[in-house]
Amino acid sequence: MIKDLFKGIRAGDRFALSRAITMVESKRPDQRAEAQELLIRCEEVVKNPLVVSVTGPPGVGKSTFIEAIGLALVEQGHRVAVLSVDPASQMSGGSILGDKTRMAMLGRSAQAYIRPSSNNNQYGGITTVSRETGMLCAAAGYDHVIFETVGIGQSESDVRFIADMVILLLQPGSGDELQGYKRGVLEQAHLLVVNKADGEQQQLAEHTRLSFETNRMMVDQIWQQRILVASALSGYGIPEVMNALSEFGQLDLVELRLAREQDWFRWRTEDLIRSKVAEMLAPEIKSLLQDMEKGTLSPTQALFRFDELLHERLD
Ligand SMILES: Nc1nc2c(ncn2[C@@H]2O[C@H](COP(=O)(O)OP(=O)(O)OP(=O)(O)O)[C@@H](O)[C@H]2O)c(=O)[nH]1
Ligand SMILES: [Mg+2]
Repeated sequence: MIKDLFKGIRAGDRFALSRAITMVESKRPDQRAEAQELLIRCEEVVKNPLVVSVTGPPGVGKSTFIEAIGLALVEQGHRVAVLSVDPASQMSGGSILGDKTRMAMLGRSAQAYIRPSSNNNQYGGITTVSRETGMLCAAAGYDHVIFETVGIGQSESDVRFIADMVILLLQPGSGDELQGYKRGVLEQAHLLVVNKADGEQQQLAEHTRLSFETNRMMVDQIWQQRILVASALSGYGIPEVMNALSEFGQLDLVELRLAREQDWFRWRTEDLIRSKVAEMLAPEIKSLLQDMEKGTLSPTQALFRFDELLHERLD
């Protein structure tokens, strides 16, 4: 069964790919073994796709921008997978109309695959299986995998575990507000793009670009941050974005990818350890909480007691 699914993915069968992603995203324990087998098979065959994360505040134009660069990549002969998150759809409980219509043209291309997020993506960002879903797409022959993530909360820092290249979209006029907040993702962005540089906002966008130009930073040892202006809607500035993408794609990413995958591994193992231990000691935690409620243990005593219990269990 997994063998057939794998064959389907390799043959470019979209339904097989979609089914595989659903399986990997599933939390059902009975699917875990199959999902693992599939992922290991895929990992053996994938060549490194270029994994790009397009992030930014809600409404900045991420979906529109991804459609623009996705279409340009397809025109260059690439195959593009988009794993997108539509916060609106999360709130309405799964309507995917928003992104489907926003990436309508790309969605019609035979060389592109668009997959909206699943419900377990609470943060509008990277999930614990994003790397895996990207790998399935790569196994299906997509050489560019683009994640759309809202640059809020947890996802800000998690993008670094899975993306080769981070593109942060900015609103025209957002220079000041960004000085403080969002440093995390600002420091990780290989490319900053002030979007919506069209009509009345064009000058403001240029101005915002200049305000960032003065404090660009090295993101990786091999890449100096760049800042561009563009209009995802009109296409202005998109050729420059494409140049940056292809330059980045030509870098030797071997070392960076290894370091990133090690970070990813640490992140995932810590997560697994945390949930396993919490599950293992759930009854003890519950009883300690009750003791606090009854007043028989102070918070400090309860924590010390828990620490003792934890060590007893692990020894
Ligand atoms: N003027 C102008 N409007 C744009 C541009 N890019 C996107 N928009 C508009 O901005 C709105 C939001 O665009 P989206 O592409 O959905 O933005 P998003 O960042 O994906 O939004 P969320 O996924 O909801 O966070 C839409 O009405 C777009 O038409 C642009 O370059 N110029
Ligand atoms: Mg969007």
